Amino acid sequence: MATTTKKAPETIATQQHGNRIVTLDEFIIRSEKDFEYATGELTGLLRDIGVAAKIINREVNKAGLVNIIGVADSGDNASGDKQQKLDVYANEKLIECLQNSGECCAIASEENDDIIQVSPVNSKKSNYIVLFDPLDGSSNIDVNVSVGTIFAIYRRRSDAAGPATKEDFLQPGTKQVAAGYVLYGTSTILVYTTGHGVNGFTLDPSIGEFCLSHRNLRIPENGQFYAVNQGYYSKFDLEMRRYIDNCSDQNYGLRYIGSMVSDIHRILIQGGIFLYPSTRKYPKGKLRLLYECNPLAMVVEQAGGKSLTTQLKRILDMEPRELHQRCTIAIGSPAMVDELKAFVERYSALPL
Ligand code: AHM
Ligand code: MG
Repeated sequence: MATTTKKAPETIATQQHGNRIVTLDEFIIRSEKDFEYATGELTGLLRDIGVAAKIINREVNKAGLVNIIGVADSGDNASGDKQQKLDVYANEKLIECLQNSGECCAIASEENDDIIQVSPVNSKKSNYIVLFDPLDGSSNIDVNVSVGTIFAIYRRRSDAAGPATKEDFLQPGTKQVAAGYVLYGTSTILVYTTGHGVNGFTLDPSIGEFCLSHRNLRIPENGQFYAVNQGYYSKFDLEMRRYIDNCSDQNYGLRYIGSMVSDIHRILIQGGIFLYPSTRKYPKGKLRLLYECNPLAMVVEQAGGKSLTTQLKRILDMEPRELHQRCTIAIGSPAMVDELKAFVERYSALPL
């Protein structure tokens, strides 16, 4: 008797378009039916982020040409770091784009101590909140090395009748409805997920559009590269030192750009592991849970990878307590994260 196999649902990510260009806008609109609450708000939000990314890209690309490189007058940001002028610019543009459309009700950024309320546009109340790091790795700007924007989108928890609250932002990463990054590299690429796989769009500067270039991205199961600031080796815990020794014994190549978006993007394409464990300076890790680790963990998991704290908790299950909370991270190819886990279990002095 002939058996019928059930066909997987066809989405725009899996449809073949021959050589036809699929722009980010077209892709977002045609994917709307995949969203649980398809009111068009999330579609609008992703488009706003795409527009802000193009504006930031324009400034990043001419950073050496105009007097925009260097430390801003505004002083330190919420985490006590020096703000770069381009950090401030990218932050302003993202906030502006999101405020103008009113597709979200509140924003949190690495560059702002507190959340920013967004006034309704045309009396329309939004159910979404957005978190971002407007320009991650910004210490690289002055030396022409790649930087990135990271974003996460959640549905608010509080009643839409009132202002958004900090609790709306303190949700675990599993509640993200969309997350992604923009890498301003040799070319500019926007990579995002809405929980239905990961797709990448490269900016074609000749037409000013992000075009689908990396359909349904899958991270390699294993890799040959590890990314960690090995300069802190002596400040790492024993289990981390043993794992790094093992990477060296196995002849894995060390690749560390010092710009998390760039390091993770390479790992997504070529395989590998990125580590930012506890150090003496940052006992809880350096990177921020809500707008750095969670969105990148969602992207990597959606591409088939894994992401844990170096205390072996799944990043996306962490319960946040503060907006600018830091977190340790081990993220990348599933086989390499599993290998790291085995080292931590074997050598850790801490009760797991
Ligand atoms: P930033 O948000 O202040 O730019 O810091 C985050 C960056 C990451 O992109 C990168 O992985 C890390 O800091 C590098 O830190 P270190 O110089 O300690 O290795
Ligand atoms: Mg950052």
